[in-house]
Amino acid sequence: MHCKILGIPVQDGAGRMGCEMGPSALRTAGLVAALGELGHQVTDLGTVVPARQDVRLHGNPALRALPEIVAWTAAISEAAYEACGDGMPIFLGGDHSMAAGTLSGVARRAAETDRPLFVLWLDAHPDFHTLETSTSGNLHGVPLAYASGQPGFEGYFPPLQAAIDPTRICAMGLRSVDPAEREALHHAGVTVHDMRALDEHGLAPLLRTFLERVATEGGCLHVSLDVDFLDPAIAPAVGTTVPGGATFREAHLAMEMLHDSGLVTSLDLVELNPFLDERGRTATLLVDLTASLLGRRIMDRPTRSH
Ligand code: DIR
Ligand code: MN
Ligand code: MN
Ligand code: MN
Repeated sequence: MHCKILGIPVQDGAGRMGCEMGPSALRTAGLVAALGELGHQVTDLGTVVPARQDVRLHGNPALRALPEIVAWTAAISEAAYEACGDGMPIFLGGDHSMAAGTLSGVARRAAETDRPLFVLWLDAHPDFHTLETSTSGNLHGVPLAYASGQPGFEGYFPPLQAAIDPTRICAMGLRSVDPAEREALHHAGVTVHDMRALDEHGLAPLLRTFLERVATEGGCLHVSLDVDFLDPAIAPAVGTTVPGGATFREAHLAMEMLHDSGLVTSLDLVELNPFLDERGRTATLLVDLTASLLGRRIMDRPTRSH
């Protein structure tokens, strides 16, 4: 596999600063070497730079950094479109607002092929607010709504060249959903497996069912992994920790199943805030999870005891 990594140091979409250091921390934690050791060719495409855009004021006074995020989204979408189509782009965030760009760029590329695009959203939050419904004003709360063509982004965010069909989105690990998001998710037909569902049924059968559907429909799959999908006890370096997240093995199992499926065509690693980390442990965990997604197996691994 040809892995293409792209740094996206956006932090204005999150409630606190620090995600701009995410790409550096992931590189420092050894992402390139980990993928190289698995036999993959790795190209570092460098860093996205936001393009200035004029944006009019929005009626929701809570919104923060709208012009900045619109500028990022335009640049990220273009870069994501260019990076995908062959090989496996890995987008290093950056807060989750960057997925407005990665999803829209990946969707535009997928629309040129005959493969429908599916999205696996691994997150404590659905990030399914519109510009109207966001109460925090933090734009990392909107990317999935934008990229799946929910109303109210027109005239502010870049026009979508291809919207993702919300019924092809599966969100897993949710445990912090605002009322407006709950309504909108249901109305749009997004598949939601919240933490209760993972507890009750186990992650594997739920994920297997989704992957079988992607395979049956001949689809390709974008995976968006928010650090707060993971339990804060193992992944503390995120601005919006929510207790009761995925365990170490649940997360690795998801990545191992994704690898075995052979369906994943692009990946976001988002919301890592190295300023909140304990000696890089969250960055290291993200690198290890990415390695599992790219084929690292327990039985092949050199023994480690700590
Ligand atoms: C929260 C989303 N519902 C908000 N928080 C996120 O601010 O609207 N945290 N996305 O990661
Ligand atoms: Mn998120
Ligand atoms: Mn989240
Ligand atoms: Mn909210």
